[in-house]
Amino acid sequence: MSYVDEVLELVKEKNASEPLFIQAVTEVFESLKPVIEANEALYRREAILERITEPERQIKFRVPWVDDNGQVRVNTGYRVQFNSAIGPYKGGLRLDKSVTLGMLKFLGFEQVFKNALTTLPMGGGKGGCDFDPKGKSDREIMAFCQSFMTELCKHIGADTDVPAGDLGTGGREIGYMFGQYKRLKNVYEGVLTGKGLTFGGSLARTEATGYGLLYFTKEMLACNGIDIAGKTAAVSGSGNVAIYAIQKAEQMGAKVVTCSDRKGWIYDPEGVDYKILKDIKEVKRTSLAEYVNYRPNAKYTAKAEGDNMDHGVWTVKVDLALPCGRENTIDLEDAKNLVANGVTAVAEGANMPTNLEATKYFQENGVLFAPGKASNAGGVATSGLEMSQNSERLSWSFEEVDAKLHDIMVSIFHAADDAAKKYGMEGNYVAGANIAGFEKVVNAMLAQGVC
Ligand code: NDP
Ligand code: 2IT
Repeated sequence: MSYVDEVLELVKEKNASEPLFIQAVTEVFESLKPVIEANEALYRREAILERITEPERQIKFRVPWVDDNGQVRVNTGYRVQFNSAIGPYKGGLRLDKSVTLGMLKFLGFEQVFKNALTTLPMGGGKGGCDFDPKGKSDREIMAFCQSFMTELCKHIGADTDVPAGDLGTGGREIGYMFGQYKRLKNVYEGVLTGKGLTFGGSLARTEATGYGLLYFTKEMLACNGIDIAGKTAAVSGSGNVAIYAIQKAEQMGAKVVTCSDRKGWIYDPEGVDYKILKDIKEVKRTSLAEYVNYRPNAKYTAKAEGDNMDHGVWTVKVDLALPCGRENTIDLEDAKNLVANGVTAVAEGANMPTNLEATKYFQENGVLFAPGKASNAGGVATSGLEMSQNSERLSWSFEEVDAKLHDIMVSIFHAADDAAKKYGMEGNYVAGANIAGFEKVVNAMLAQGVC
């Protein structure tokens, strides 16, 4: 058995109860085969694949807090410090009732390669909690965040591990967590990114993942002789990534006709109005069903209770698909629908929103496919720029940060494109991104010896 297959079997055996982690490792390992084969003896002796799939540290802790009725509630918090070969651990905190260690291992593993692609010195990590922020008062959110940080603060620091937002964690939560960190440690440092602008946050961080997704997509299309202007697009999700992806798509002359939340999705033939969406989801924190009250020509379709997929969104005829909700929301049937409707490109705003079968189907049917670890790297890249600003105790203008973000996304596309070409897989940006990220991390690991 080849070294890659051997370690993949080991990972499956060792992490049998963590299907998301296995899925992420499988995707990466499949595309690394040519690189590993070229260095098989060295990588085997150095146990590179065993080391890269084993988090350096995993922290699991109790998070007790008091709700508005005086009832004590208990959640489980985690931080997975996956790999620090190229810099301090860096990655978001997910707050969602579905959070498990396996989910955070998948996200942390992806983050290692994503962060390497940004060209900035950041290792990979991820954390979160099975806390459900839905329907909680501001006071309950604060109580939870303070309790979560009371334990987390023992394990993080501006030069050790720098968490940020992710699904369910936005500016409000980061603010409460930052306040508690400062209070407990008596240090004012850039320990979190995505902070408010008055306390060390960076301009353009809020917009960065969505904007970056479009900068990447535009470059990928342009390098394949396609102009993004005039194209129609389907977006899924309606949170931080989706909102600013829709805004930037509009600025580039593309029209986004769908978006979704957990309960349903909308089709707006005139193009989704991101300002209305922002008001509904970011300010009022309510349901997407509200959208049709402002745009009577739009149509809202409710999902069945407990449906975790975005099937409806992917039945709409579009040129571009931009999944920005969460993992595994495009399956093979969705991929077939999109291809039958003539989709040109799929670019992932979320982490692993396309399952393995669907990804393969897109690639086999000539669809340009951008994997999240490359196309959604704009968020963490701008977090890296926030860290730089915090270190030099300066704030850069929106234009300066946005220009750097743009250049980073273009360079990520070319790193993935070049790596794919180097190994004879031209146009396979999944393989290209995995190889480019892997080579950087592994070179650093080898240079640092057995650790
Ligand atoms: P948010 O919490 O801001 O938004 C998530 C959105 O996805 C919400 O609209 C939510 O619906 C929706 N959603 C959640 N589950 C489903 C589902 N099963 N079907 C359809 N929609 C769903 O998170 P973000 O926008 O920050 O994150 C979205 C994705 O992007 C995640 O995969 C995250 O890991 C990834 N990402 C985020 C980055 C960031 O900087 N924030 C950076 C890079 C990647 P509802 O409104 O009903 O809750
Ligand atoms: O998945 C991601 O890249 C993020 N949630 C952003 C992480 C960060 O540190 O900004």
